[in-house]
Amino acid sequence: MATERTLSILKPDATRRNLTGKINAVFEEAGLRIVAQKRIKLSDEQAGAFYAVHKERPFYGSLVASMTSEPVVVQVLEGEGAVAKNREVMGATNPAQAADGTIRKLFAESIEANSVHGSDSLENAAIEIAFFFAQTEILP
Ligand code: DGI
Repeated sequence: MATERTLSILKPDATRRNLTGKINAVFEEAGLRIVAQKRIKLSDEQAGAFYAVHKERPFYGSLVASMTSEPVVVQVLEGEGAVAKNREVMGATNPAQAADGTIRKLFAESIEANSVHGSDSLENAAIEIAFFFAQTEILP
């Protein structure tokens, strides 16, 4: 399988509870390398644009509000099949349905405060990485 990059976000519920290191350990143990990382506070405009695909969903306003409530950590993860591997270690969107040992099973508070975001395809990964990082900030 090819080496890929994917965009990961440690969400406000994770940064608020000081879980950055514990979640990064799950990624690293799964063979994902953190090749770029920064802690930022998303603006309403940034969060709204990032989640524009969900604009018509009833939870959109609440999702944007929760993503801007505290800092997030945005990161680029690299590894073999990184997009699917990251989705696997994240677990299901709803922590009640997430498999044992996954980040969302271990740490998520709710379907919305579910600790992590990960790109859902290689195509979206490229778009989402470019949303947050310049090429010069990614250091394999
Ligand atoms: O790719 P995922 O993050 O697993 O899931 P997604 O792309 O379907 O949804 C993006 C985020 O939107 C998700 O991480 C949390 C939020 N969300 C999704 N479905 C619901 C939701 N929030 C609420 N309150 N209710 C939902 O049904």
